[in-house]
Amino acid sequence: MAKNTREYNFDGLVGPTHNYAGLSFGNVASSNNIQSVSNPKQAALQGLKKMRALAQSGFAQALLPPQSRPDFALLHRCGFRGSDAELITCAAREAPVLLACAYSASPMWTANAATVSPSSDTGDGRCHFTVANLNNKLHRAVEHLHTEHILRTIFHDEKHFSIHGALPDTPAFGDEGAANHTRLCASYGSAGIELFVYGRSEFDSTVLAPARFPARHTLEASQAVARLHGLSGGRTVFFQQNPAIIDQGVFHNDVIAVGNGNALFYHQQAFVAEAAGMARLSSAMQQQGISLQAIRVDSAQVSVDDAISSYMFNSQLLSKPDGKMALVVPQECRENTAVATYLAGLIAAGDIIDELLCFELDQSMRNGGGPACLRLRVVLSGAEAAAMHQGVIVTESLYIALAAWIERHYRDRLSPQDLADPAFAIEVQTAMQELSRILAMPELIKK
Ligand code: SUG
Repeated sequence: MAKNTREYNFDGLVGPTHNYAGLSFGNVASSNNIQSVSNPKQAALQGLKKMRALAQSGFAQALLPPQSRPDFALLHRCGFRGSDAELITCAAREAPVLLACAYSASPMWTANAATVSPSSDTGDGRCHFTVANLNNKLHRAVEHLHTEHILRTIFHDEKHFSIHGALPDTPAFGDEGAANHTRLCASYGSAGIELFVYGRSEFDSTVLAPARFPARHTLEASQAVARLHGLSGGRTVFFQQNPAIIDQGVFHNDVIAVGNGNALFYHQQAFVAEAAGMARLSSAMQQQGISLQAIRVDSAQVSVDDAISSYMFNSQLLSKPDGKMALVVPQECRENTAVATYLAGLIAAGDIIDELLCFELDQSMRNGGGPACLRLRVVLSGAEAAAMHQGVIVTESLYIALAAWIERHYRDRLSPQDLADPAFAIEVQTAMQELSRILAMPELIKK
């Protein structure tokens, strides 16, 4: 068993271009807030405060930086030519949606950056990452090359880490990363069971798919990731997401379920063939000596609609030193009576989860991103943690530097029309240059 193993949460630092462009069909919050005015400064500070609070409580906390925006390469690939200012002006006039895609701050939702298997699960004893292609949405499909670059920079030591580039960029391999993956284990340093959740299958026509909204993630993608990571068959379990709830707005599994340690907290309607699936999961876990603690919420307690609007399952379930877990939820969970009542009962019983940590994240929430979306979990042994780039670990001094940087560079009001102003691009690039110095990552600036 690897020594001093801990789960690091790599939160996405919200970039200065955070805006509401309504780019994610099937994500109800994104569609509902289309064209509204965002507050990037508040968004970034809200996310940073969550990171700081969790670091102060003793959880291992790091961050992934925002990506350079606008993505001029996307505009080039779509046929725009000229200087940076000309690219922006032409795109704003002829194809404002493409400009919004080029400006999206969506890399902030790092649960979609990659799928991660810790070294205790993989064939070669290294920690494996497969970068997600996010090919269902244009604004997200442009993320993966830069994400790969950032992961290779942070996890550069090939003795410990193996980074796989994105799967083939075609609908058969729709991959949304860790948002559809959960690892269950007895302790972080021991071998676990990896649960992959997919929305549809490309090659098996008997697998039902949603009718209204897209299923972004395929079975074939999950299987490919398991192969790339060298996960043994006995240690992987595949569940299908219930297509009916995708059609209600559950665009990623982490909107309806979250796992940690040996616990799986989920809604009764989350999966197809729930009982059979849970039996498979439980038996796979038992073979590793892990007993599943299922916390099943039924529809009479909390409806799927309430779960979606409050994001109660888009929570972080964090192990505490005393063996109990804390649940990190967005403020919206306090405002929904059914959810607040359920959570109060859960905490009062205190069997597995005995603490609720609540954060104001409404800027991200309005684009469909709660606490779980904002973080990528990476389980690291002591040696692996020491081998990664240290500049991204959230310490009090990094918090202070970043808060001051946000105050200096971020706007507190950004409308879709503001993206048309070439001066904004220069403002953003200046901020990114300074960030690369703060994080000691010169590679952040995309040439
Ligand atoms: O992919 N929203 C993101 C939210 C991602 C949430 N992540 C997890 N559930 N893990 C998405 O739909 C909205 C952007 C806009 O509309 O401007 C957006 O991309």
